[in-house]
Amino acid sequence: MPSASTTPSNGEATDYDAIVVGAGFAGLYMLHRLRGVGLRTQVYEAGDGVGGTWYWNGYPGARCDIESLEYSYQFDEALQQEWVWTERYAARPEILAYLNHVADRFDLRRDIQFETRILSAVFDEQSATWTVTLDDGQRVTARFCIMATGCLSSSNLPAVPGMETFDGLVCHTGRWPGAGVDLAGKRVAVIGTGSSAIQAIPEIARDAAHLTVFQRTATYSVPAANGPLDPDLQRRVKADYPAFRLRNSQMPIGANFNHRDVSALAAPPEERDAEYEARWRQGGTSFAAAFNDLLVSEAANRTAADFVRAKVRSIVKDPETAELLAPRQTFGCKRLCLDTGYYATFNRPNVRLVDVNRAPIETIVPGGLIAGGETHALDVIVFATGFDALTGALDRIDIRGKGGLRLKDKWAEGPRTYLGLQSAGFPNLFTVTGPQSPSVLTNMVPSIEQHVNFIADCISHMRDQELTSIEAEATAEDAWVEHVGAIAASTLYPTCNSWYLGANIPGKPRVFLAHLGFPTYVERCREAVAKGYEGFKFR
Ligand code: NA7
Repeated sequence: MPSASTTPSNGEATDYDAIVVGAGFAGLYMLHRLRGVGLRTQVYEAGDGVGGTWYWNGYPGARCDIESLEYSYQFDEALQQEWVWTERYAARPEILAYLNHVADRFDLRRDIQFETRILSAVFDEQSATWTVTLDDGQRVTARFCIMATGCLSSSNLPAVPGMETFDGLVCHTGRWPGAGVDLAGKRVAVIGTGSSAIQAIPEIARDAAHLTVFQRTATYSVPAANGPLDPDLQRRVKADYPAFRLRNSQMPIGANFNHRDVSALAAPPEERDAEYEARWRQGGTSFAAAFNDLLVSEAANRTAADFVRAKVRSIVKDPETAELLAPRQTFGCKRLCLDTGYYATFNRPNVRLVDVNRAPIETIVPGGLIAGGETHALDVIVFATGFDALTGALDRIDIRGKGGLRLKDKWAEGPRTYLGLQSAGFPNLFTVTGPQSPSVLTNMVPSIEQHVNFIADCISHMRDQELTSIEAEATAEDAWVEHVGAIAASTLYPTCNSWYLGANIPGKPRVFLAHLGFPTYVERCREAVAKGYEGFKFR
């Protein structure tokens, strides 16, 4: 139960000043900042620990694909100095340890209620407050409601007939059992070949007696070249961490991928391939930043696609399997994956690839699954089938704004936000890295910090000015929705069925869900604030 009540400036008593939903990177920092501006803040988190994405995605091989020195908070110099990363790309346990350290260091746990889901959030126009209903039936009120619910937290579990009849274990990579899954000696299926599968497959293949991978779309993946983090590099970065952060914040995606401002078509083929080869060896997503037109020119795109396809054919020994694994869609319009031995895993005698386009999954039976008329005997079925990205976690909560308008209904044709921070008709409700902000197309941690800082500064401003509500203006929202769509339309992103477009979820409107470009976005936010929060209206 709330321990006390506070009185906002219009005299309405609320249990808290702010409710934050989620205790991942976003919720933890939001709590810290709101405390800093004097708000009584309560966080609700469905899991029994902090970590958000990193809490739930406990599958074997789960690892970040942004370098550790960049995928971390920058808000506290002492924190960024004291934490020592051990690998170039941190694995899940290290990131979870880091977030637990942050929670302890800033004494955050006392304001987080774990194992609690939010069922609904309803706005009361007269008092300009939110009433939130928890899954134990309790209701709490607050002036502000902040959704730090994550971009990839609503898992997508396809409805395969017969799932409930399976004698073995069914699990989803994004809801991995907390106690872990013993795969040793088991017959395992992995359905899906996105980032999660690409990380999990080499690990599962090592443990399992047999692994069958069910692929719908072949994915582009480049070597992570992960390894111990060079202590000298870490020392050099820490010698001036703020300058390192500032430089990276000016990169298109808010992380340093060694972007080259050169067209792939300007260089002769040998030079171009030498650049790709160097980046392939160096490992990491910088492969996609080798040239500046890979996602705007089909001809440029083909050069990267051809290079990766040739690599796949050179790694995978069985020609038929190699052909199936060679991706065909536009390079980079689905997230470029990083792997450790993914393609080579298909050379193992205990691994088999099944193309579900030729052999569709028909039904799950007690002893396995049937695809294309063939029965696959299985002990464990792993769905690595991704998420209802960006809008899914919000859709699951019954959010009602002015006039009882449901957010889900308002967004039936696709999300409508201003700056990805607010939606008209829903005053005092903020989304951290919400749809139509840069979010998933950036380094998430700096994007989260930028949003949290915006929200905390805005609330602080409202308190100073004795304002009780803030709401996106409908005209600003219309312009923003158009702007985000127009940027995406000028690229090759809309050419494939990615979760960036909602295309992975049956019935979800095909709308590009993120703003492309981090520095330009940050500048737009700065301008809005400089112009007295242009595009928002206060009361
Ligand atoms: P992704 O990237 O959405 O991958 C999901 C995979 O599952 C992908 O290969 C899908 O094929 C496949 N899929 C989805 N539904 C089905 C069905 N019904 N049948 C067969 N195959 C299916 O999710 P991840 O968890 O790997 O990664 C998400 C993000 O997390 C990642 O980008 C990083 O940011 C971290 P499709 O390509 O749709 O044909």
